[in-house]
Amino acid sequence: MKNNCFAKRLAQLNEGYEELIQRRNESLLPGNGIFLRYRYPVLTAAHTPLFWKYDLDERSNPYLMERFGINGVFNAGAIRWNGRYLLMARVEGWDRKSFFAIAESPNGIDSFRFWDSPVHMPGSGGPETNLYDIRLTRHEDGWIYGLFCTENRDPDAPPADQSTAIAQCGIARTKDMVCWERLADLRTKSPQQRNVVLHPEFVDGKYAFYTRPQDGFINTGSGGGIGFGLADSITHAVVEKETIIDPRVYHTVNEAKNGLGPAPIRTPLGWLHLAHGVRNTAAGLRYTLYVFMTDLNDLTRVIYRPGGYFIAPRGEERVGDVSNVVFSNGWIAGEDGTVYIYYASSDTRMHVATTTIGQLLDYVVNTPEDGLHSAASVETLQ
Ligand code: BGC
Ligand code: BMA
Repeated sequence: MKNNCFAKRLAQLNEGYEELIQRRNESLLPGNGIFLRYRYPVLTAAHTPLFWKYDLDERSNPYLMERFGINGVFNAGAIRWNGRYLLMARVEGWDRKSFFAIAESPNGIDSFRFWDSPVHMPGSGGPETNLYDIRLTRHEDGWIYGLFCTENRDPDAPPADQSTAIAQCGIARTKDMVCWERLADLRTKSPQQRNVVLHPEFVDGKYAFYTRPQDGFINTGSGGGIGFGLADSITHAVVEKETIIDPRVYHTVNEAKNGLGPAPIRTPLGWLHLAHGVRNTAAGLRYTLYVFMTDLNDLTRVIYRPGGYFIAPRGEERVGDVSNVVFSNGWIAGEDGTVYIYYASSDTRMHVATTTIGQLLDYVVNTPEDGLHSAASVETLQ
């Protein structure tokens, strides 16, 4: 009886898993003309390999119990790799700790399957409680870099406060997406950093970083928005001067916080950026995505700033561990001009939206800027 039960459950689990991985995705038409959403999320906790969650040996796990639960799969970096689409996801266990793992798809919209082993990210030498939200950059120096958030409890917080933390930017690089070399964490003048992104090209022979200075762990305080700065070295990166290129603004989608998403995409008109903007509400923080473009020669100059959000949480996207959140730290521009935007919803699952460089350029150039007043909206509609 017991034997049958184990074997039957295992067969059911395997069948459900294969069905999920092989399920075809489909775009939801007609969309808004700017991008297309898809019916199914591309990665969820259920996409993680069964052998991560279950000890599959009947002798040591007679009930076929989950021994290591996965809570969510979200906030993935993305890269085109050997003709495949890779997502380097934030996989979070039941214990709230997250780690990175790579899932691969032949077409970018479905069939994402995790590589057998999660990423072994070398430590920095110091304590590191949690790692998350990696941004992948294929740099012109020949390396692929991953910049991510490293988090520790604030040692100065009183014992009664077990949630105040310090966030900093970890840096690692690879040539094969398997072996990672850990470099020194980024140093800036800001007490905390999250959402740091490496620009793919040298600027004046230096490494260029998009930063997000912040005073506190949750509140950005005097950190005025998305910053930009240069560093001489990547192995011991120090950004002495941060210039705010995309400030937070009252009564817009980013008044409380903002941060860059993936590394920008070079286009004939300028660098395309995807970012998240946060506002506070009676129901907590609301995260949406927005787009802007910077000058090809002066990376600190924003040349197009379409008003409002680009993607906001909708339907089931609105609900999850941290509801009312969309967040993106990965996109892939294909050779044919298609852009695959990978975004997570509510700190729970990953989705894809597709568009093209042509559509994004039209969007940035022709979408009215935020008029910053109710009257301006009415004027736009005249
Ligand atoms: C969480 C992040 C979150 C941050 C600020 C961290 O502990 O892991 O997902 O962005 O806190 O709320
Ligand atoms: C942040 C991010 C994400 C997360 C979001 C909402 O500050 O860095 O990790 O998706 O909060 O919880």
